[in-house]
Amino acid sequence: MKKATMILTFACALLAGCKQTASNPEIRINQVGFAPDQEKTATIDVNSADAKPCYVAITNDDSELLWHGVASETMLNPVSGKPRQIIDFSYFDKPGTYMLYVDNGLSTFTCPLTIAEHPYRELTRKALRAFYYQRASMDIVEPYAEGYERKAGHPDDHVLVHASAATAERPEGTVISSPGGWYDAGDYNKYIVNSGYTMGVWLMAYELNPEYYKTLSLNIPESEQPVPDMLAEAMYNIRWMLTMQDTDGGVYHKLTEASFEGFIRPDECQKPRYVVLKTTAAALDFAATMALAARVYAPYEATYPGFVAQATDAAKRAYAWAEANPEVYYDQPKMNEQFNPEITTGAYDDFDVCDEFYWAAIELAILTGEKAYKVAATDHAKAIAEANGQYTPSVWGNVAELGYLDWLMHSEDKAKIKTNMEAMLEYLQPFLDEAESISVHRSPYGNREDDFYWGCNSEGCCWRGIECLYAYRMTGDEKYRINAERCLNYILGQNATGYCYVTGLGSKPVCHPHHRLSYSHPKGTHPGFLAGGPNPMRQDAETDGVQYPKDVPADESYLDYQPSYASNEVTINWNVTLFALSAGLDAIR
Ligand code: G3I
Ligand code: 9MR
Repeated sequence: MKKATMILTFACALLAGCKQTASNPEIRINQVGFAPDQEKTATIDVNSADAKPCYVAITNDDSELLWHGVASETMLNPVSGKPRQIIDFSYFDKPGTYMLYVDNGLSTFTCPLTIAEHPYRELTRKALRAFYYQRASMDIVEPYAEGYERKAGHPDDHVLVHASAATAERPEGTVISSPGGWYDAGDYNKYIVNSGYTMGVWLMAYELNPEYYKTLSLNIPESEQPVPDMLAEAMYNIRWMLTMQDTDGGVYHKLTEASFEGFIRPDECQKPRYVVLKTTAAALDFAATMALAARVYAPYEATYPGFVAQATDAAKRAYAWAEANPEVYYDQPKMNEQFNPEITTGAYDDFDVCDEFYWAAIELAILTGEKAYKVAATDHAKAIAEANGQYTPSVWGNVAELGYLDWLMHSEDKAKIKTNMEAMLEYLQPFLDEAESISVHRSPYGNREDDFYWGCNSEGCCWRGIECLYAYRMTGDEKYRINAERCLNYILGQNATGYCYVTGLGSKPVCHPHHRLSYSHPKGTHPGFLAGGPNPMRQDAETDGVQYPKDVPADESYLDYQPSYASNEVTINWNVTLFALSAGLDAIR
């Protein structure tokens, strides 16, 4: 069909009130919105590898034709081999709500399109408020609950010391109080390793844009305090973490029921809860968190009297315990051979703690300026470089990059920063090059089979966007901002499944997350949670009716199905990267 005829067809379709169109999952687009000056692209599946470029149009609510163009040549998704085209409508920059039309020569497809001055403000607020919903040990009440009221669960004021954690001072069965904190994820347990990583990303995100967060109201019970709401929310978890330190400075690996709870309300849960095994990783993630918190909360001593001294002392004692116990790993099967009751909840096991030693030493060095921590950080950095030989992105089990980025942002030796930052920029470059090749979804994420695994939406995508934000802050090079936006575009809909992977947002949101709080609440799915994402390993296959379609490619191996914990759970360490990325982009504008 000639171009003129196609546009005429468009015009007819528009005039005829879009009779030929259908809302269509084949247009993969950021379903939340774009800033006016942002690169704006969408991906469309086409029906053959030699399909001619589709015609594209944008109309307002009155079907007035405001823009039209042509998609890219057809390319093949390197993961699935499926033919697709990229639509680039970056030059259309007028704030408003529109319809995007695509005509592939056989029929016309449509999807909603939003352009706004601050498109990620509400996403950031929802992603942060998700942590309020995760609070253990307190009623969630109006006006803060915003429709998701519930009674408190897990007071955790009668927690038993598990045999694995017994000491002379606290023998097995000792009762301790360890209230508060956030539930880790879809489950009701609380894990120090994952909590520590989450606090690291959280407090570093604050330090990257403190003025932005000071303006962000979250409508939480602490909103009237003279402290930024995002810091007040984090303090609820930090206070719980402090209760997990034993009298000898060691830190319990987790607070957990022996086996996962059913999908019931928190206030219905009755299983006994335990603190288990003190581990080196827990002590070091705790030490890093408390040292970082002592620095960040110092201006708010009036609201938290004594906290800085308490956190500093706790960090130093935990680090000293780790130095004295450098190889105590969380090996759940081995622990269960030795101790009762058997514990079968999440492990967050980590058998290499060099990166945790590095992160904790860096944070204590920045906080105290003490030479011993600087020397320790240097020694562990060398050990990491020798072991890995390449830049490794930060995840809950590998926190070296958190230390590296924090050191970059706080190093007095500015001349050294460029040299040391180059390692990160070098690491990022291949992802940026791939994105420029407009392959797949024009994103630095999702171009290879091994980009997809448990939690990849956070670890592979949001975190890469955060790395780009640091690179942008350090270099001012727009390519890093553009690629951070592309990572968020992927999360919000420009991906192989067409889902907006955040609950309560977009035209095709995640609706059935693996999340006990959502499943057991009369109002159902809570908003603002990031789902783990496609995971071809399918560790949950065959459990509770989890049936993945046969032969779907890695980037589509996702189920919006409550029992699918390996692709559709939600967690604090994933949500912190979601808001850090969306806030980091919102703060730029
Ligand atoms: O990082 C590698 C990647 O390089 C590789 O390509 C890929 C495929 O082999 O594997 C990736 O490792 C995966 C890792 O998650 C990524 O963090 C492992 O296969 C996968 O087994 C591991 O799963 C962890 C899962 O527990 C099972 O241990 C998740 O990280 C972790 O987030 C999840 O944590 C659970 C808690 O235990 C309990 N609470 C819920 C929480 C979320 O599901
Ligand atoms: O709900 C649990 C989720 O938080 C964990 O990430 C996941 C893997 O450890 O396990 C889930 O619990 C399931 C258990 O592993 C197997 N029986 C069904 C449980 C609920 O899905």
